[in-house]
Amino acid sequence: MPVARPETSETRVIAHVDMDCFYVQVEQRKQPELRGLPTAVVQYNEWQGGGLIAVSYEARKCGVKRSMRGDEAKFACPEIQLVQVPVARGKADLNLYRSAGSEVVSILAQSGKCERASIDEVYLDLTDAAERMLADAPPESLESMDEEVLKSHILGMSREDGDDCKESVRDWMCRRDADHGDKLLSCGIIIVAELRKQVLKETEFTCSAGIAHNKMLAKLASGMNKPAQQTGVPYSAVQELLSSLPIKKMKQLGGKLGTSLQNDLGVDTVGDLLQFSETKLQEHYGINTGTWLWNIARGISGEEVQGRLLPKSHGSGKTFPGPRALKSLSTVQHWLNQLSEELSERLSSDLEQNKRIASTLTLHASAFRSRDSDSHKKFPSKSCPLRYGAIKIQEDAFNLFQAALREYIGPFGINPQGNKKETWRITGLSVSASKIVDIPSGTSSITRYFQSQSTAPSHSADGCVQEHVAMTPSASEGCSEQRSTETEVAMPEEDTSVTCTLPNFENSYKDIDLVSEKFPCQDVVSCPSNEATDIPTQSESNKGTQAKRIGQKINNLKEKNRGIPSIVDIFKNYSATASSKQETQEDSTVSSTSKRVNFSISSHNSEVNQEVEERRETDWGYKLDEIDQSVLDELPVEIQREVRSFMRPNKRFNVGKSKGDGSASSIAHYFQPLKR
Ligand code: TTP
Repeated sequence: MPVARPETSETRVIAHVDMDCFYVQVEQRKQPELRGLPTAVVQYNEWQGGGLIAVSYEARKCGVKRSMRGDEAKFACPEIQLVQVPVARGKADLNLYRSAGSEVVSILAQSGKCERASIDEVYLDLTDAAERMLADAPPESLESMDEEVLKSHILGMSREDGDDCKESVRDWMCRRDADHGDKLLSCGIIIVAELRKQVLKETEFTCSAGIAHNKMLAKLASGMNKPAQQTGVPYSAVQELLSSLPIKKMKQLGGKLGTSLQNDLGVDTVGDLLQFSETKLQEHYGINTGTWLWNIARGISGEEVQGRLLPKSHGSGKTFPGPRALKSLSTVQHWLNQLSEELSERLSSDLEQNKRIASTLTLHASAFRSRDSDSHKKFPSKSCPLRYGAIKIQEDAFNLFQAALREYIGPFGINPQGNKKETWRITGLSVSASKIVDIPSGTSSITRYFQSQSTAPSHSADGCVQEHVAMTPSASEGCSEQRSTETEVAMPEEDTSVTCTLPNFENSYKDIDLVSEKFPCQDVVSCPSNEATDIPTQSESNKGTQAKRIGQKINNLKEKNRGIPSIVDIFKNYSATASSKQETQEDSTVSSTSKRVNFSISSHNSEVNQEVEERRETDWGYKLDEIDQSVLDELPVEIQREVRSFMRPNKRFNVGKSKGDGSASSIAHYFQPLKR
């Protein structure tokens, strides 16, 4: 069945740029004597020579694979050079690689809309640049073409070896009768070749690229010819490309959905999907997934390149393979402390450098239970509002872990002393911070505030919510990248997986930094979370039970006050208006939400506080009967006091009267610079 060209309004030119054996290149730049030698980067774990996480192409030629450990690699290639990843806090420290990735991004971002998809991958939307080139200097008008362009692979183009091949590429690109899509693609190929040369010149790193009319095809193409090569995908080659592409290789089809397609519909390649009507696919997998499958079978994908140069989330994780599996709460806590500290550092520098703030903390772990038949049960992921400061993150992460463990092992399985009764083992732990939004300018004070919080004693973590990992096909559509954004990755096999589950710690045996978008499909719902602290849960809250706990006084206040949101809610509000950041900074008639955030952070005087009061009345619509204890406990102590005073009408504070002198407790004061 022929594949129709998508009837989209606009033909786009998208590139996917992927660094070649990235960590190896970074290490080789640091130690130039390693260049050209078979080299691999090994994780911080000396067991059997450490697990390989990056392998140079010279080593690959000798049969070395990423799945090997150092000892095996030496056996396969005795001259291999093994370089250990930098280490901090007893785990891999990826900062070197992160900043190397940023160097590349800053070069590529000059060419058009740029999306940093992972530590070493970038999508570029080159449509405008290609259109400009086509108008000003189309390929056929060029006197000569760069070697790098002529070395390109163009799918569907018959090619011969050597110079003839370059001639074929030139001819293909200079066809006067080519359609608009192919002409734009040719311009994209020229632009990307130039960018890759620039990256090499400025960073000494080689990269490979795919150039196509959408992200999906560009990504597929970038891995086809590596290292240091590029591949173009004209519309006319799409059908052939997909007809032989194993279904599991397609992004988001590596997991359960792909398996179901294989087992239930007998689909082995993406092309096999063409035999099913859209209705049929919808019958099997629901409307959205059905349509999505129908589209990808035809190479259609509307996913846009997001203009995003910064990671969507931060994570820090570590695996504990084999005998290293953790078996007591105290060792789990020790490692959570290390991971939380690292996470906190990265959050602080993100805040400092990029003025961004995260609002959700998530704990993931992988575990097994040695003594029962249910040993494959997944360790639940848990999340809660994120509180800044290493100590708070440590506390919250540990509380999340305990809540998850209770659920994992059942109420009678836990032995807090971690003695021999224990049957659980933890093979991987990670903490991640997500829902990152920009905060407006003028935030140096808040930075200082958070820094000071990091050393302050903190209270227990509350309000943890269960991560229901959505495994339904339709949920999978929300997964943009399994492995992306600023992370070391644990799942080579799962790169294209649809699953939104825990990283495959056991398989990879690597120190990892969790992949931020590995969990985009999580449907966070509330659940009983922390029995130990006897905190009312959000679900109780929804049912109104928490109202009893907070007491009748709240109801009395409902009429009078609208309540105060937690910092998390403030930033959640802000996130909805993040796009109006510019407005917030430049225009005094900005939307009220963004304005009030900016305002609250930087204002000090009474006039300002008055406005806070006014806005509180009109904008900060927080329902008091929805406040539960856990939300209160999440606030800094002074704000807790303030909120609680709302519950005691006679002692109610008056924001309007606060002069912002540091003595009055108010939400505005909370955002003011810390008085030392
Ligand atoms: P990849 O882009 O998957 O691989 P690569 O750059 O090493 O090699 P290729 O040329 O085939 O693209 O991963 C980028 C870096 O991420 C890699 O250099 C090391 C790190 N990584 C891990 O730490 N663990 C993993 O499981 C994978 C897949 C990558």
